[in-house]
Amino acid sequence: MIRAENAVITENDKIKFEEAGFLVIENLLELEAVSELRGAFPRVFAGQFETGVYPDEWYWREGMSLPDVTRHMANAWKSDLGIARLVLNERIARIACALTGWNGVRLGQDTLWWKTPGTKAVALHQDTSFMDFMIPAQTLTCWVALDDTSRDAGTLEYIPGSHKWPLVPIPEEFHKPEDYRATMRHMAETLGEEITEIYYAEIPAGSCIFHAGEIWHGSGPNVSRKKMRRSIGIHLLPEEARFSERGGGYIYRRYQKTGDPVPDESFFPVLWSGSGSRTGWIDRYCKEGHRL
Ligand SMILES: O=C(O)CCC(=O)C(=O)O
Repeated sequence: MIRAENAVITENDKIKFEEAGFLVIENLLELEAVSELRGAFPRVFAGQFETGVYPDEWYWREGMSLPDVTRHMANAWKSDLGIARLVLNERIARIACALTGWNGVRLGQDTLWWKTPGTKAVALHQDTSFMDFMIPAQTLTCWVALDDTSRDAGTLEYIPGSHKWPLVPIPEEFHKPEDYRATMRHMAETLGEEITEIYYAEIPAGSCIFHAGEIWHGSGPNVSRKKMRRSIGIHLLPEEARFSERGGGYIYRRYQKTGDPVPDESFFPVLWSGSGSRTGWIDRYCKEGHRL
């Protein structure tokens, strides 16, 4: 699935990541994997879940939802084994550790994004705002492009260096904002930061971008006539992340065991740990689809 020769992180890569808040790795996935993952999109959005388990979040339904809104789903790894093989991948977790210096990595959640021609923007945001009920409140995302991306088709865009800004709550209008950069601009003004550059990710299908959980990013509308824009975000936590006593987490907090701050590996599996361990059921689940 992953091209091992492209999964190597150099000292220079770490410096680029620390300065800009993201790192592009072109052609990390084999093309066969890209095509398998693309094939999963129509199935899962039509509600065909091969494991029989629903994803945790499912925002777009055929015949019910507005056609011009980005199709979005979270934790489809629980529903589809092709998606699980990507999201639970050990090499991606090792890259995350190399970039962040974390001792080990847990899965926070996955997100599927499907922008058909004519769909609206996704508001610029900071990913850690979705997991700020954890302590430490830190995340790293591996964003996987499943199509060749371009600005007209609403590729992901970043404000380089904005990972050094403080964390703020999720923008109120997320899927269909009037002005998808408004919250970010407001934040920049408040901080006295000047936006000198927007980076538009124009990369081949199968490429990935690792981005810091604090960086401002989102995607413009897909104004192309024919181009699909599908992607998967793998949102990772440090292995030692715990449920905090702060509020929040109205969806994922339900996986907290009473009186226990440790995230259960059934829901937040350890994908790679410096101590050499990895959640035991992952490899079998990716082949057979159950976690007994
Ligand atoms: O793919 C997109 O349009 C949005 C992706 C995103 O915000 C993420 O994965 O963190």
